[in-house]
Amino acid sequence: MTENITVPSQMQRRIIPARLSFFRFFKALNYLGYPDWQKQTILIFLVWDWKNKKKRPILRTKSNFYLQRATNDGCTIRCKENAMCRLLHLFSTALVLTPAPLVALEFNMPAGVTDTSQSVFNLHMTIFYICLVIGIIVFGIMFWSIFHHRKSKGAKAAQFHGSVLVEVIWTLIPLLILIAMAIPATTTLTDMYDATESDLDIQVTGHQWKWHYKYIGEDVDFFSILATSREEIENRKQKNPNYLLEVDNALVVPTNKKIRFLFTSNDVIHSWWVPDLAVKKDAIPGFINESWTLINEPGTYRGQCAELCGKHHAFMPIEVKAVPEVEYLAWLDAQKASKLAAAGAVDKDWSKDELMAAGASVYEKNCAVCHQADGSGLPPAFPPLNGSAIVQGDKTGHMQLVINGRQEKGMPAFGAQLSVADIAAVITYERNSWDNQTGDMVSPAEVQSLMDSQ
Ligand code: HEC
Ligand SMILES: [Cu+2]
Repeated sequence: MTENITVPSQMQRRIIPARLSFFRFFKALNYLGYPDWQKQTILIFLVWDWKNKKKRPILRTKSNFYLQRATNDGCTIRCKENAMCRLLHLFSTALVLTPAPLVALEFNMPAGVTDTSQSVFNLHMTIFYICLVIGIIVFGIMFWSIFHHRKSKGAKAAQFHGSVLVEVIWTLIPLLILIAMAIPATTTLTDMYDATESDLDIQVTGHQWKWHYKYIGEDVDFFSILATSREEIENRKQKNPNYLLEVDNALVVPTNKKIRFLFTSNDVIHSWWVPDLAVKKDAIPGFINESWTLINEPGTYRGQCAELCGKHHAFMPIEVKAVPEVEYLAWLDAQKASKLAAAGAVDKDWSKDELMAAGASVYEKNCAVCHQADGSGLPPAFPPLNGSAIVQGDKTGHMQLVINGRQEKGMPAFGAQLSVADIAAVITYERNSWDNQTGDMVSPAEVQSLMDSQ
């Protein structure tokens, strides 16, 4: 903003020459981001108003002026005999006072990028317009009747109680409307539920608070964890446009392939929701729900968990990356290769510094949500790791706790979630961070042999 624009509240008490004020006023509207239609409506009104009032200054003040005009002291004095004028004043007041960002919002649901999402959108619009027409007709007749048959005109109510014809009509019409609505709705729904003949099956498992994706038959699986930094969450840094909608490992899928999703959960009920795909399904422990999608356009589509699932419900977003099939296959190969590399990491000779560095990032991503970045925990639910007897105690007990967790208390079993090297790294990190200075380290080989012996 290079211009020095005075915002309406400061202008309220000032009296500015008409033309300058007019110009500035539009600058302000522009600056505040009013959409064109709103600016144009205000402009039409102003010109109209000006022509009517001839020598009156158009805009002595800003919103306050309109407010005054709409209320008695302003409007009734100037527009005493003109109801139309009063109405326009009222309308433009409402426009000026409506915060621009609110008007500019997209209120409708997205049309999405799949045939299903598009037919859901069309269905939504069809039903919406049917409701709109019904609303206009019903309220139109109602208000017209109220106005034209009012008591002051000496209207006498007509009596048609018990008329068979009227009763048949007002039963039949809604019935026909319902049938007309049910036909497209049923077609869309049966289509949405038909997950057969898929090209690719992905198992989606909800965890507190992350998603796990498993490509069935491909030996590829991974966790997808929130990637937004803590600085942004804690307002120490500017929030980026994908704030709380970004993950470390996106779900990569091919375009133009029918993908079947199998939803389940590891702990509580979650819900996998990506508006652009029109997929929203509950992930329930002990049950498997299914749904499917076929994405037409490559792109990144974002969503969120849509079932209140505990403290970090808002922090388990979904990111789906749809890419052409060749790219998808290349990605799949890379995933398999990195899995092999992770297996090789067990035999590698790790130094303590390497483990500490790797452990810090594993901790930040997997443990800090509950035990906090500084290890202070959130007692009583999540115990501190800083100064914990288990962390400072013997290695085997510590490893066992992290590998097996305490599911009933809310400590996940990381043996099934992290690679052996990651577990060793995070344990080493815990044992040598904050006030915990055991000085020892836990190697991937130690973790592996403990897991093998269990
Ligand atoms: C979802 C929340 C959650 C996450 C994430 C989590 N923990 Fe825990 N953790 C707990 C809870 C709850 C307990 C207490 C269990 C109990 O009462 O026995 C606990 C206990 C522990 C303890 C024992 C502390 C003590 O003194 O009793 C250790 C060690 C530990 N967690 C390590 C980790 C590590 C390492 C990670 C990351 C890889 C991690 N936790 C991630 C919830 C969590
Ligand atoms: Cu959830």
